[in-house]
Amino acid sequence: MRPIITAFESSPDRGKGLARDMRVRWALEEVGQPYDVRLVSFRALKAPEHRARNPFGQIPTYEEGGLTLFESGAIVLHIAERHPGLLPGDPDARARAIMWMFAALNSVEPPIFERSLARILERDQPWFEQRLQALDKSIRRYLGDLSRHLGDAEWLDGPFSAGDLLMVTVLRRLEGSGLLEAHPDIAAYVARAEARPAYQRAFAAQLAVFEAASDG
Ligand code: GTB
Repeated sequence: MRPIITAFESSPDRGKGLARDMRVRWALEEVGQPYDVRLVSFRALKAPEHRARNPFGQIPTYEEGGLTLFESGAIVLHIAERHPGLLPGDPDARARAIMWMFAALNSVEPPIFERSLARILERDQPWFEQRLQALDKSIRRYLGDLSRHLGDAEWLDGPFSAGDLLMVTVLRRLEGSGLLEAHPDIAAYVARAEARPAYQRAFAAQLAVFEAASDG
C-alpha cells in the first residue's frame, strides 16, 4: 500500500527542502517505499479535514491504510521500524540509533529552529541581538560536542541510520549561517548525507512542487 504524506502546496523556503516533509520523503526514499503526496495550502492546514490528520494543523502527516500519523520524528521512526535500512538489527545498536533520533529533535533542533524563527519574527525587537547571541552559543556548544563525537567516523553510530537522517535535516537549517561552516567536519558530514541518492531524490521531489507552482 502506498502511503500518502502531506506537504506545503507552496513552501516558504522556495524548494530548499527545509520544511519537515523533507525528512519523511528522505526516509521513504532510503527504504525504497513509493509514496503519494497531498499538497496542502496554509488555509487548508487549519480546516477540519486536515486537523483530523494533525490536531495542530501542520505538515507533515502520513496515512497508510487505517493509520494516520503526525510528527515527523514519529513518522520517520514508523518507516524505519517497518522497513529494513534505517535502524540496525542489533537491539543495542537500534536503541542507540533511536537515541540519536531523539537527540536530533529534542536537543539539537530547538535552538536551531528558534534561531531561524527569531531571524524572521524578532529582528526588529530591541533584544534581538542578545537573543541571537544566546541561541548561537547554545548551537555552537552542540556543534562542538557533535564534532568531538563524530571524530573520524562517517556517521553518528556505525552505519547510516534514521538518527543521521534526522540530525542532518536539523543541521541543514544552519547552511550559510557561518555556524556550520565553522566546523568543516560537520559540514562534510552534512554534505556526505546530502550526496546519498535517496536524499537527492527526496530533494528533487519537493523542489518539483515549488517549480510546478512557479510555472503555473
Ligand atoms: N514537531 C512537528 C513535526 O516535526 O512534524 C512540527 C511540524 C511543523 O513545524 N510543521 C510546519 C507547519 O506545518 C512546517 S515545517 N507549519 C504551518 C503552521 O504551523 O501553520 C516548519 C518549517 C516551515 C517552513 C520552513 N521554511 O520555509 O524554511 C521551514 C520549516
